[in-house]
Amino acid sequence: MLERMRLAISTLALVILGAGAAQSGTPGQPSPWEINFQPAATPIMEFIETFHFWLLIIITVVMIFVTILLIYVMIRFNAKSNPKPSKVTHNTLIEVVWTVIPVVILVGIAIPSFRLLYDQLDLPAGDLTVKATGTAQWTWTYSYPDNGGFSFDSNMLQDNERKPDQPRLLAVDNELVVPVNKIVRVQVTGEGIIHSFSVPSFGIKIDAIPGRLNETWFKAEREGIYYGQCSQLCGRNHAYMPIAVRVVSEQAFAAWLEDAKKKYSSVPGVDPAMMASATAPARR
Ligand SMILES: [Cu+2]
Repeated sequence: MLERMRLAISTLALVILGAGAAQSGTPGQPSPWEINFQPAATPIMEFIETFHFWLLIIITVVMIFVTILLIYVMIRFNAKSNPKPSKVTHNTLIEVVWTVIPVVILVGIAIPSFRLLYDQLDLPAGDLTVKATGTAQWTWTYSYPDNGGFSFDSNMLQDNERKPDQPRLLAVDNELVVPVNKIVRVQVTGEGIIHSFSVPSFGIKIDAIPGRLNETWFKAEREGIYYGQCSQLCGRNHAYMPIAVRVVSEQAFAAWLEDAKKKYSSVPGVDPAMMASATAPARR
């Protein structure tokens, strides 16, 4: 029911605004001339899209109504066509109407808005926790506290390191790998500098603040690779610290975990005990 309503709202908005052409694009990354959101890969992002289109419908209708009203007033009630102005100062019916209708509109905005906020901020019990640390060297460090606590750095690929199908300024050497259709809790913190962990197709954006552990979540419903960027002006290499999340099947994730545990366990400077303590629930 809710799904059908959302689909109807989105379709209506697309028809009204003629934005249908912008819907196509490569999932998980921006595409040229895109004026819409990147295609949603999580239920939260679908909700954000629907809410966005709902607002677009409301503001379009309000704007058209006010414009017509203004034009009508300018033509019908200017000094030339209406030389003897009315002395009426009160009209109870109109006053009630112009109070009640805006209230109804605001309630129609508030209900889905609070619902969305609640869904975003009320973290469900996760199937998996990953931790993303934005470092002072403008890289992301990812760790898997409930899978042995290994961690690794993720660096942007330079132009000479990229394969032809990898996007510029977005592709990285070590991607954050997560299983499909699982609830992933993301713990986010900073080291020395404030960054922001953001993946548009997942509908998540949360600050990475030194000394503070922020938490968000996503449930990617389609396999693939999804890109994001640091979204807090953090300094010199702000534009060069992309986020790449690879969503894979459960089997592929298990296989990757086995490899990763061996590959990254010997990373110097990482204390597994310290990583394990990161699984403690965050205070918000
Ligand atoms: Cu940053």
